[in-house]
Amino acid sequence: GAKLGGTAMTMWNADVYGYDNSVDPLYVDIPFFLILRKGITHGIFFDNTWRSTFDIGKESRKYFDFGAEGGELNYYVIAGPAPADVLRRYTDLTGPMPMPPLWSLGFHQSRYSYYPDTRVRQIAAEFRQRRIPADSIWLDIHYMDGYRIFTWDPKRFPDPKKLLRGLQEMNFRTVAIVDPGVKVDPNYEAYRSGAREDVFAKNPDGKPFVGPVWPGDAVFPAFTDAHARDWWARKIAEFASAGLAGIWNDMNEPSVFNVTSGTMPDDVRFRHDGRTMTHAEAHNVFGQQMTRATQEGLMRLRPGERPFVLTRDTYSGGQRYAAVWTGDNTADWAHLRDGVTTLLGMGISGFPFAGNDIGGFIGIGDADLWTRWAEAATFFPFMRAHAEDAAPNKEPWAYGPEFETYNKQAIERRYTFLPYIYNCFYQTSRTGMPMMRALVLQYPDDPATYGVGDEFLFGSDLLVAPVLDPHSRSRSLYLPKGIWYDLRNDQRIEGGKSLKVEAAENELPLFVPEGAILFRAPVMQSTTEWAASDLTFEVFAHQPTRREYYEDDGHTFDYRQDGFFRRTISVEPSASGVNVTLSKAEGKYVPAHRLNAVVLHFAKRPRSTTLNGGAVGARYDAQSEQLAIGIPQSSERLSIQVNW
Ligand code: MIG
Repeated sequence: GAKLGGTAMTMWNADVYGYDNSVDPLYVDIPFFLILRKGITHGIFFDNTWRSTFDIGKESRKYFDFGAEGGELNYYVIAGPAPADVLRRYTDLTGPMPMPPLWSLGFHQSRYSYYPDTRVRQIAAEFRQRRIPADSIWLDIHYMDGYRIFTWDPKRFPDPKKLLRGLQEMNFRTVAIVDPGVKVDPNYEAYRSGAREDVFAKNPDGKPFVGPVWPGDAVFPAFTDAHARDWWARKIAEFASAGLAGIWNDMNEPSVFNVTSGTMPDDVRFRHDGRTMTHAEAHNVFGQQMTRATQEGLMRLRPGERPFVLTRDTYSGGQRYAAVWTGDNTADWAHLRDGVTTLLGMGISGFPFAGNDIGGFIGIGDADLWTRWAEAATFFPFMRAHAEDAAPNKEPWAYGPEFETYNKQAIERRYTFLPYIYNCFYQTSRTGMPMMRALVLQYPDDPATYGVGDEFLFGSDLLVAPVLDPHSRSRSLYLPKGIWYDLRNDQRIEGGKSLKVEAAENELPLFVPEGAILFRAPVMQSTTEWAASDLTFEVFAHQPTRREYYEDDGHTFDYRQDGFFRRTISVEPSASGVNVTLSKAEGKYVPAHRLNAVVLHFAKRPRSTTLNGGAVGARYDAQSEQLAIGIPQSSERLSIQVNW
């Protein structure tokens, strides 16, 4: 992924356990970057899958260079003038992130590994008993029979279907890991059928390349080949039919043990649309093509359902197939801070759906670190806790009752913002402008935003400034030019300056710009409850403003026809009151929310409040200066008039 500022880097997907910010290359390679000069942005996308190198402002600030070890010199110069324009055009070229299933935006709990089945059930049950919201639980490599992909350990997981059904009944989706290496074992179906169908990458002598990974000697599907992808998709569909909601692709750099290169030799052969390519050419798209085949498998199994795939490795365009997490990070404060910057880089690189392991994968960490990480991750696009096999328990309750409360609050916050988060995903799926965005993407005319990597925007209406230092109860941050409000107390702050804010252990500093409208829900235990919960539009406006509200069923493709609900909310404040108009909704989807409310911040005590000229329930709170107006469940045009 891209880094902010002057840097030199190599594109060669690599499995780097225990990396830090000096390590290059890393897992993911996206040969695309933005150049911002004199307020004008353009982009360069070097569409070449070979090992390539980039020097951007490191050797000299006067020029940059890039090149590759093979292939063609195909590069695109993508016009701006704003960063959003470049990202939109790059996304038009490489494909948008599709709308993910709503459940994948909830909180995910993983570890290496939860087993046997009784432990998996117990972890899920603890979430429900403690009333800590969560949507999924993840199965890492120990569920397999001797690390044979597409199998289950008969002792640890004697009845996977029953387990997965039981979890589903508790509103838990289950995601299982599937690595690319297929164990060489003549008694193993996946090996036999793959060999029979000739899907594996080969040595120059024509025999399948064999390299050790978790199961011992393994062979690797040539995912660049349509036939190999078809075989893989069939295997995935069959495997996931046990009741898996999503698939997690790991080790797909591809990672190979016991060799210094950490991967296959350059001369291994891959078929690719009727020609043969070497590993040197296929390497950087191996993982991306694996996610393509994995997604295809889930689509075949459940054609009407949005698939969910997580991957460690990918290439430009891979945003169409999977979300990414940033591999084996470490449970320390540097990784929390650098992790935020890396995720901002993913957004700048046109790969919006990303996250990292909350709490840090490697090592022990402590309560403070896990809590601050969960708070920051409230607004990471992908929110998953994970830990390595040697690590102590790192569930939200693992650090004692005090921190359990804080962690619960952080996860609850995620769920209360879900309607807004979902809308941001929807906007990104149409524009390529990432949900989690570096300040510079939104405020390119404000040079003070350049290089800010430890705070970020989520959508255009929320600025997130997580605490990233140990035992800290405050932090400094920069607010871009304009008027802002501190979400905790509605205090007005003039932007274009740095400030210091207090933040107790359970607080996440959040700011909204003038004109913001947030969409929120009450706390829920999983996304299953969202459709029937309450929906609130929170308006922060002294000036006229408008926003679009979008919703759909959260799991099918009906929204691509008319299965959506979309309306504009327009707000016109004046000296004597406020007019709010919700336009007649487009689309045929009908949300099932129990209660809807418009909450006006900065309101005076109203003399009258009407809805379409008639009576309406409204509640004014003088202390917070908020006016909550109940609105009916309706697709019709609604017009609210408040006079004070
Ligand atoms: O060699 O599947 O990054 O998330 O838990 C380690 C075991 C393999 C690396 C992944 C990590 C996962 C682990 N995997």
